[in-house]
Amino acid sequence: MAKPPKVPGVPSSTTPQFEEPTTPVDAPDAKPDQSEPAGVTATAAPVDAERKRAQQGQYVTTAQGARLTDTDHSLKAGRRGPTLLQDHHFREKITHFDHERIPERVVHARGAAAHGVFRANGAASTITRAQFLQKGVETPVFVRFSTVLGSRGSADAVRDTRGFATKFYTEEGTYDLVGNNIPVFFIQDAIKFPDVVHAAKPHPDREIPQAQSAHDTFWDFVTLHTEAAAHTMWNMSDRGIPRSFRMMEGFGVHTFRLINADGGTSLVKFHWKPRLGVHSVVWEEAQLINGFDPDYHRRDLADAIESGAYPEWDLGVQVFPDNPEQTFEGIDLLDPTKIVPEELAPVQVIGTMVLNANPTNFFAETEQVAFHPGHLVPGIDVTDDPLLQGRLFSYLDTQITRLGGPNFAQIPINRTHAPVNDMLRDGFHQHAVHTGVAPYKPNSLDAGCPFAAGVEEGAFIDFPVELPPAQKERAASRTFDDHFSQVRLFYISLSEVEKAHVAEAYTFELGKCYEQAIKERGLQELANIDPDLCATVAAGLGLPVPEPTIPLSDPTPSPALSQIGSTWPVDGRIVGIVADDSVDVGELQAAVQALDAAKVVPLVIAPHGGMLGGAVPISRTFLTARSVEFDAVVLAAAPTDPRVRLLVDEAFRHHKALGAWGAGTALLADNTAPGVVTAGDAKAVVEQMLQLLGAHRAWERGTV
Ligand code: HDD
Repeated sequence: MAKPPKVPGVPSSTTPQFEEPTTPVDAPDAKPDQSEPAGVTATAAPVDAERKRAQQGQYVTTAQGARLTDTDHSLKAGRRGPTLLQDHHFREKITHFDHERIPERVVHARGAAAHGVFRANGAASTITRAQFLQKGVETPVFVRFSTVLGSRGSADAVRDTRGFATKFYTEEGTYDLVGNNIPVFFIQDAIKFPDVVHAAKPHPDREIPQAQSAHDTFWDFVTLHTEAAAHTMWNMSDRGIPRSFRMMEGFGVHTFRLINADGGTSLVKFHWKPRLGVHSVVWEEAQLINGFDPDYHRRDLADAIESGAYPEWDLGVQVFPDNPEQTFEGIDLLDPTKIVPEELAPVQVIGTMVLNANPTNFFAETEQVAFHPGHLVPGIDVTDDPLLQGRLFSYLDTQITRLGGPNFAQIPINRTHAPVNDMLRDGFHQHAVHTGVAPYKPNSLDAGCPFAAGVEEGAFIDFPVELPPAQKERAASRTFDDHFSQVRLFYISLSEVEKAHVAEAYTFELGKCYEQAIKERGLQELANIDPDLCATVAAGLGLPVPEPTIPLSDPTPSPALSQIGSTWPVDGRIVGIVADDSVDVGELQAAVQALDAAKVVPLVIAPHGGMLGGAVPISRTFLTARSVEFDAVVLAAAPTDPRVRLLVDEAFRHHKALGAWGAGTALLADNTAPGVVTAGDAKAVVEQMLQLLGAHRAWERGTV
């Protein structure tokens, strides 16, 4: 047979062109900007060596464990011939690939998660018998944060509610606290959930806009359902664009019932309070982030944990007497559009959670985790909030489709840490090899097992709530009718800066609607909340200011609702340092070390990659850096590159701390502006920058 002609560039045999590695190696070390900041103490076991292995063993195998000699070529009838049907490895590999995706969550599809531990301080022991809330008990947790509207691949920094779902793997079974970063909800009855989600998701004809509320159907719904006014107001506030998952509050939203060891009950609302404070980005920044780093929040969480800056939250409860009306100070505790101001019922801390390990595999853990508000443990029960009641159905139902059958509780991330002895059998993806012949009760064949447990054996008892006489009806409680007074309460409790952000957000979002009638309804709603807010938005939209249609309420402001005006730890904050080859390397190193020592991540930005002065690693170049990545910017030099000018201008406009020493001061147009510091040396600049960072932003600057 004649030899085929040689085609240039194509190897004539299958001999590898390079030596393939044959022994497994450890994962590479953390990147420079992910290395552990000095002074951070690890509070949990580091990721073990086994989990760091890139793969499970030395040789590639089939799913049945047969070792393979080649996974790069299909089995063919001759090198240039057709692929053979008998190629099991090919079919197994491609078939599996064809089925790699599962349906994304119908809401909360985009998320990021982490492992951690919750430690109870015992303060809840008088109100609940839940074992994991007793003093000193440590419980492993898995927390998933999410946006609500976008699909799995959407950007992180969109204006939206954030999910904050925590799975406590307690010894008495799994407890899920499936909350949000906003304490109120759009609707008062779960039956409307498909409607609000249809309105908020992309339009069904063109499937746009992605992960946005700034469109007609969203505003159509929320202005036609005035009960949505409270949640919408929270979304339009800075809460809708968090700086980080680590800097968000979490809320159980509904009122829950706790039961103590004596059978006494109280009603509670759960709150997660971040140790780092509650912080947000500004809207222009958010929009830039979504282009420059769509994975902004996901990256932030993973990097912080990898670097040892473990985020922490205190879990707290507001406690109310369990009265027959289920009200507190006139507020209906079963209405999920209402809060109870912290000034009326203080949040009492009952434990602390630290997130200290990133997932090993996104799909196995973050994607497959299945939360459910009905995953309860003895000592915690639900109430009759009609939104919660509907959720109790929806979450189990959704997993059956999303996770391919009824056995999703056997997926490793969903497995309870308590012994399981259910009578659930068979079904898709059954992993258990059940023994016995009598999965029913009572039986006389499997030694009568399983038996029912009582309170003494730690059984979950549905609390026997007495119900008033009632008739069946499709209607809401009359006490759910007030849709505006608490929205006003929220708005008037904000600082002037936060109020300005709210006005900008409404103006932006309504300005993106096409339908005049929707804009007008939006303004009418604002007129019923606050005339000044309404007038500002109306001016921005170029529309007349409507009169209120209801009397304005006169609530007492709740200072706890504002998120600015104090100082907080700066762990894991990112400071960009602009430098070039002209800098004094000793000074640059001093700045890097001072920031490191404060648990802040310093990223040196220079005209080129590599090192400066052979000593300081460069993390970003003028090409790869953008202001939105940094919480503050320090100038050690004054390069003339226009991208540096843009960096400084944007950082200034977004109220970020700016500092400079030496030549760097030339880039500061106004070094007397609030939040701008200069000093003779790097250390002095960093010291002042850290103070400014603690306050998050220099809001006094009064721009954007
Ligand atoms: Fe929901 C997911 C939070 C009302 C139906 N919800 C989901 C997640 C969070 C919340 C954080 C993501 C969980 C994860 O990370 O896997 N949802 C809330 C809060 C609500 C709320 C705080 C009101 C207070 N949800 C709500 C209602 C319904 C649902 C009224 C339906 C009647 N939610 C679902 C769902 C999801 C979900 C469709 C989608 C994926 C999933 O459950 O597992 O069943």
